[in-house]
Amino acid sequence: MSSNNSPVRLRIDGRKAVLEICRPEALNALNAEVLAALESCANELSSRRDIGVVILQSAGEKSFVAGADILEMSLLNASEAERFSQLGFRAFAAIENLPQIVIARVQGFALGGGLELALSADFILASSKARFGFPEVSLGLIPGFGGTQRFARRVGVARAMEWIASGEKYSAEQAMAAGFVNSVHAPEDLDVALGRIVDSILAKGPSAVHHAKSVVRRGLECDITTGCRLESAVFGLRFSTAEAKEGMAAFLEKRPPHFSSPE
Ligand code: CO8
Repeated sequence: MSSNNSPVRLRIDGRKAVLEICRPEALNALNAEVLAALESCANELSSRRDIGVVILQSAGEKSFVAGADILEMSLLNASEAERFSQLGFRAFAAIENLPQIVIARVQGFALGGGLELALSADFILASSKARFGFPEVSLGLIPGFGGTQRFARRVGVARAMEWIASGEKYSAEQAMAAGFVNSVHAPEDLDVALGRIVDSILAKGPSAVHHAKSVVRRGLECDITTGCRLESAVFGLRFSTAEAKEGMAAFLEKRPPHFSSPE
């Protein structure tokens, strides 16, 4: 568990974990300390099979994450900047590869590295006040935490080019239309919507959810035939689990399933 003075806090509440960036005075900008703490928390979560969902969020109303820390970056030379980028890449990959479903709760600005961080979650729920964009070109930079790759894969090349090359900010509705925000909610309704989806995921077969995530993620890294073979293999494996036996028996007996702890 993270310490009280860490800029990233990890709270566990039953089968839910909340990973929260706490630097509201700098709009939660990502400096090296935040990135290292994110990586360490993600590594801690990676072995927690008892946890089903991780919420990625940040402190304050105004900003999810306003990008990499520009003051800290302004002091870097080329090789230090490459190392900084790799630190971000490792932290975001650790989040992306978590066995749990990771949901980004975006309530305000998600810019540059902040948008890249949100894209490392499995999906994004946004407040209607959220603003998204890649302002790096305004600073004479390019996205450096995987954004050129993850964003183009998520929304397609044409839209990614427009967003990355213009450096403009876009509304939550535009982000949903672009296909990388799942739903947009009035600020006061965001947590209710989040709670609803978290409860829905946690009510399902825990190891089925882990397996489903793993197959979706791993399948994206290979061709479709290999991905479908992987799906078949894991589908078969499910039939040796008590969870699948219970889920199917419950359906046939017209009763709710009773899933036990993850297998
Ligand atoms: N870095 C450091 N500090 C920041 C950042 C940031 N990205 N964003 C905001 N802050 C600070 C401000 O400096 C200010 O601090 P202070 O109160 O001490 O002056 C405080 O947060 C509040 O910000 P503003 O006063 O600017 O608030 P506004 O409401 O006027 O504006 C904005 C909000 C529009 C979000 C504005 O702050 C802004 O444009 N921020 C920068 C956004 C940006 O350009 N982000 C992209 C950064 S580059 C990046 O993310 C690259 C990632 C890949 C890096 C790879 C490694 C090499």
